[in-house]
Amino acid sequence: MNRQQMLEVLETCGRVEALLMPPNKPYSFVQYGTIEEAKKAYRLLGGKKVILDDLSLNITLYVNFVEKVHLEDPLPLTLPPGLLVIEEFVSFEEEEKLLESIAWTVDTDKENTVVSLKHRRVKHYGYEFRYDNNNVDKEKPLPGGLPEICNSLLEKCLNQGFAKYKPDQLTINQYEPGQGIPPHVDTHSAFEDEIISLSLGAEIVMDFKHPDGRTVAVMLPRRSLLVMTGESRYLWTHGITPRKFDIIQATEKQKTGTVSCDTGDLTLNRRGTRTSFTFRKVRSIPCNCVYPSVCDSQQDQQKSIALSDPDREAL
Ligand code: AKG
Repeated sequence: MNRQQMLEVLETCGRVEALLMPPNKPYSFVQYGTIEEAKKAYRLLGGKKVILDDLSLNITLYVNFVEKVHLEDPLPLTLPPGLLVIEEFVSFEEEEKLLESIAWTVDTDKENTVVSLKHRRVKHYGYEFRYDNNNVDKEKPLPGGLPEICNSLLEKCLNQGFAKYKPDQLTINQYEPGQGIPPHVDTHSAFEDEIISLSLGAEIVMDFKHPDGRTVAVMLPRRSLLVMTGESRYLWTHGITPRKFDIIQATEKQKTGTVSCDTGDLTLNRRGTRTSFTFRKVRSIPCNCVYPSVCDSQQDQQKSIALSDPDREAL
């Protein structure tokens, strides 16, 4: 149930003072204005079946009293370093044109490839991204380059400093509700630092994870541009959990950027079809980032040094 649906049911028994909905838990906490109202809810709502049309789910409520609810104050969450979300980067008209321009049929002339992955529909321009080795074949650019319709948008990225180099690879992903993309770091040896991704058609929550376990859920509004550079591009994984609803801030003004764990302000948001345009610049020289533990370029160099050093023990 989302926050609004839950409130509607709870308010039939009295004035709700607080409603805490911890994310990913099958329970919530409600505080009524008076003990009488709480008792009424206990009496009337326990065992009640709630039918939600839009979810086509039958839900049974179980009600209990608790002495106290101890919830830590939410930690102020900040975006992973190097990550930016720029709202309203394209207009509604530009969004429509970009979405209309995608020909999802498989091209017979092999100008670009359409792949139907288990979790989403994908199309590549400039270079094909190979999911078997998570890399591009640098010797085999696809004919046709990037679609012309992207030119003005890429100029804007360059002029506003969101891209240092003009991207030469584009991956279009289309996610239906329930679909996602596994957490990953874009292969260092394949692409330059900046990776920019435009969200079209619907908003979505993208999860970022640091190797030390920290996770940050980032709300990407429709028509926004996500810019990943530095630590957020090289070290943090990014991914989209396959699910039909995202947990988001109920407060409208907090819709962009991180989703905090303030349980008093979370709700469920039904996903729509989201299409992303992810632009990257294919790398011509090995990556020399400051994150060697996750850098395939630097690990390959280490391996070749080890192999060419006759004094070194066999690997
Ligand atoms: C990828 O194609 O590797 C992505 O990470 C896509 C991200 C997105 O959908 O914004």
